[in-house]
Amino acid sequence: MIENNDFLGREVAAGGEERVFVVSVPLEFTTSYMKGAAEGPASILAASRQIELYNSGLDLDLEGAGITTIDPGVESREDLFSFLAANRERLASGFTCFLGGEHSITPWILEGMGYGEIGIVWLDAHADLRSEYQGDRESHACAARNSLPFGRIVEIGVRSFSREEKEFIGGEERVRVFSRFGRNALEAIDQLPDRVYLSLDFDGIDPSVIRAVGTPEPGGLMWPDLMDILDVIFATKTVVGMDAVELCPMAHDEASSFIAARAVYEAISRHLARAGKAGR
Ligand SMILES: [Mn+2]
Repeated sequence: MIENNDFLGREVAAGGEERVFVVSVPLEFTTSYMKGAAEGPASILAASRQIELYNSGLDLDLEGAGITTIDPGVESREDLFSFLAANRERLASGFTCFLGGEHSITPWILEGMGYGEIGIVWLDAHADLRSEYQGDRESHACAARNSLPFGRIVEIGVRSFSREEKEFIGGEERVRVFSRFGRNALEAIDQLPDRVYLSLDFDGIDPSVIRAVGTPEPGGLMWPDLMDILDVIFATKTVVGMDAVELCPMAHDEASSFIAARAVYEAISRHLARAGKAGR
């Protein structure tokens, strides 16, 4: 097997045609419980090479689909801004998935990419709406709060938040928070602008599906819920980009990395299916 650092392996490149970018952003400063989110991108990339390139659920072949994997070597927020400033047009020419790293990177990506008017679909166990956490306004626990300047947010899978966050949610029309994916969440997504950004915190998914996260919470989204959410947003909205964050790879838990990679693959597949550009 060829060892490389490419999402899904080299067979998904398409000789210069760049339709999808997978960008590693292994930044970790503030993760509160178990550390290791910085290892997320490498683990997802490695696991992704075990995924079947034919997406049987969508009848879609990703061989030659034009997926480019980039490791820009960012070691700080400033590095990320520099990278985005220099590569924004290239990344915006396709569909870009940023692999975290901790959730703090989301508002930085939104600022650096400058997507314009968007709504944000935020899958997470936690509301991430604190104004500060442990004295840090850039904490992962503040990531959604810091993303609000860039667009209204619909959060799904949320089952843990502080009293301060509950009060904030009650007085803030720009954010809607749901523990489960049902009719109300569906309506809230429908009310977002056409262009949406997806932020996937792997702890939004139930720990019985993905266990290797820094702060696991019971009662999360199941795999079919995630597929339904992806189906809805890619079918009814224009998804401008996404991130997938907070995987903390653990020894003896290959499954979490594989399933995280599969989640990213399913999102990218839906983009390609909608764009009608996969396969040959
Ligand atoms: Mn989060």
